[in-house]
Amino acid sequence: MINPMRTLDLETEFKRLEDLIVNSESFFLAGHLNPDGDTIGSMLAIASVLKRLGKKVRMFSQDPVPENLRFLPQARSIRSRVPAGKFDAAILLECSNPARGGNLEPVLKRAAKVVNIDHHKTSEFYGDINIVEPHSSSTAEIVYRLFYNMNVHVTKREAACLYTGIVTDTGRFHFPATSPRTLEIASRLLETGFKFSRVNDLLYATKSFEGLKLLGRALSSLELKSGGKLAVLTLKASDFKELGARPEHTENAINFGLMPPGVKAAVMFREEEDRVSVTFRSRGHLDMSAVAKAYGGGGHRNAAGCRIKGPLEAAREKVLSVLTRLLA
Ligand SMILES: [Mn+2]
Repeated sequence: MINPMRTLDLETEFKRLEDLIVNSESFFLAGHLNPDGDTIGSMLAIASVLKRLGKKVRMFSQDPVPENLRFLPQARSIRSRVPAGKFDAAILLECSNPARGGNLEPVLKRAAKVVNIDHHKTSEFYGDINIVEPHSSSTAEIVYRLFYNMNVHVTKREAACLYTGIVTDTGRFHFPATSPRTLEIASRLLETGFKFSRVNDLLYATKSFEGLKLLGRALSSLELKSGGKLAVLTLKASDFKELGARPEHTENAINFGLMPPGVKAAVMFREEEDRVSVTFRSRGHLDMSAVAKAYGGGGHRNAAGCRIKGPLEAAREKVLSVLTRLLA
């Protein structure tokens, strides 16, 4: 459903959000399933600013915060159980539709206003306020703009959170969505004096033993299809069980799929209890968000995801037939 708000310009929506923040007392913040650095970093930065403004804030993520992001200040305050009570505003980050955040309906019903902040072009504009900027490298970049508009001074801790959002969503300033403005914002964040080298170290040079072993499993499952244009990675429930690994240990494994020369798209299947989590990556114009959306997921052209019904083999067959047709 397309909300008429879509026609409102972004600055008006920013202003409406500022007014809402000023006039509200209690906030509920949520991000998408399988949360990433952008979702978590943006959530923590907003929560911190709201708290400094004297507001009550509850943070929610249905799936756990990935291990490599738990160093972020206040990451442990993010709960996986929907809070009780009413909220003046519910702010959803990076959710193309509310279902991307999990079972949010009960709490959204108890929220006076719903705010949708996103940079995914698949956004369904379901909020009372919609700040959707598909040209932004990350949601953290949009959040920085919000703070800037509000004349909010960003603390070192908040800067570390926003930087994490930007650096992870841009693949360390590598993906095409990285713009001069992205680098300018990163530069302003660095000016706060937070230890960005330490943050980079924790994000990119630290991995648990289980995570490394699981990466090994993912890499040894690598197959090439469609004449070398499609890379497929598959992780079975037994892989996790044998290694004592958890789903969040798979973060980034899919990116290795794009490495062999000639690969245009990569897909990773991860077997869950009764469902299969599917993540997609692509190069160039190949639109993965459309594929993910067809299965109730969402994302960007070059990075998307969804969860579909198992068993693994049936899910794999279904998705691979769509992808091989797309790549034919
Ligand atoms: Mn993002």
